Amino acid sequence: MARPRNIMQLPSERFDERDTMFARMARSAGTEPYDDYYQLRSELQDVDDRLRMMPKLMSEEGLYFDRELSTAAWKYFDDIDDISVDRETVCDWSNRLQKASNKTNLIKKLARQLGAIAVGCTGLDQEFVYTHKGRLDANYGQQIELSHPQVIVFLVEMDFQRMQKAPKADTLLESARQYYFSAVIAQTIAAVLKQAGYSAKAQFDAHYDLILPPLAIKAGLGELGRNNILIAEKYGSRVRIGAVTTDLQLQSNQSVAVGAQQFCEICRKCAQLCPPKALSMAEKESIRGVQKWPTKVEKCYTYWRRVGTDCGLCMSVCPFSHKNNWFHNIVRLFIKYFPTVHRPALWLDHLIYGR
Ligand code: B12
Ligand code: SF4
Ligand code: SF4
Repeated sequence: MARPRNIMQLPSERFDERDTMFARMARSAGTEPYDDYYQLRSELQDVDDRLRMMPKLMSEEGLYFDRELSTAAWKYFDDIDDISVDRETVCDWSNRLQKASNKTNLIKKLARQLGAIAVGCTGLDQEFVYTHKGRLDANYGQQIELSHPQVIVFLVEMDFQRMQKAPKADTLLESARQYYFSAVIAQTIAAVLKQAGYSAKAQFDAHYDLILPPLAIKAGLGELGRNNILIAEKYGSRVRIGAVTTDLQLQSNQSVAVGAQQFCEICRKCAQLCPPKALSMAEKESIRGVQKWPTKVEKCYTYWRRVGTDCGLCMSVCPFSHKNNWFHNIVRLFIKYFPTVHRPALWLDHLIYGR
């Protein structure tokens, strides 16, 4: 049976990392980046100042504060900047890479060995590279020039049981853990490539040059959902994405369909259950030239600050995010190949897992 394809649209313009919610929240009054940003985006100053006054994520004032889980999550986030890769692994794999006739396969094997559940490669379109750095004051406003022609994109699984607890602190700990592990994988792959003589850059939390979901989609790892994030085969949205850009020529994967774009038309479960109603119940819109469902990012993030966690309900309630087992994989296959089963499958989902 032919594998259904997923047609990728390219955005009409690049995005500025300074406009992402995390970058906006990284600005503090009295600093040069703060003054510069709100001169550029004066319409956002009031809403951002109000948000900054709310309790911080993982703080005691948050509705779902849990001292033990929040402390553990903080530790993972703190450690991301101090990762040291295993030198033996780097030496061993860089030697193998130099000798390998199929370098794409070898890199994919390495990513899987390090814990990735799926890996894809694709050409790096500049449309998915941010225009300017925004997350850290240190390099705020720096223009991003990333000439690497290729990107390796991989997924790590977010634990099913922990995600079932969303929007409580267990989700936050799971996010932190998987941000950390995806950073270890990305940095190890980048170190292997560099040791073998290639140029490479690891893309990990707070150090991104790229928008990851569209590149994951282009690299054949899934489709975009109404929840505005990647829906991957066998894991749905219950994944975190990591990437490495490089000048090593790799064989590109083709984008694939999992049936999500069509299934989301009738489902809307994420939008219905999103506590602050940040997701769209309506039709797709054109956003920078791409037809997709939008997210009201301020609403989402305000909810995070209220509860003190990173919520994650739109990942956990998605029917595609159920466990990776034979029963769900059969249903996933039917959804992918036979749109006529979408309504009965959704009905079954409501029946088994509730509305
Ligand atoms: C800023 C940010 C946020 C912001 C803004 C979210 C947003 N919609 O952009 C806030 C704080 C609200 C947020 C929330 C969440 N986030 Co967040 N976030 C990011 C971050 C750091 C940057 C994204 C960005 O630049 N957005 C600004 C513009 C580009 O947004 P946009 O125009 O709405 O585009 C979105 C999509 O439409 C798609 N996209 C953009 N252009 C194009 C073009 C095409 C052709 C296609 C198909 C798609 C596409 O990518 C964007 C993000 O999904 C990324 C990491 C990264 N570097 O990608 C993680 C990331 C997107 N977040 C992630 C997750 C999981 C979440 C949450 C579920 C929280 C949680 N518990 O983990 C929620 C979900 C919110 C939602 N439903 O959208 C994951 C997604 C994993 C996946 N399965 O795809 C990422 C990739 C982090 C990671 N390393 O895994 N996040
Ligand atoms: S993370 Fe929570 S608040 Fe944000 S869009 Fe998803 S369900 Fe809504
Ligand atoms: S919950 Fe339903 S509408 Fe939302 S992303 Fe998943 S399948 Fe699509």
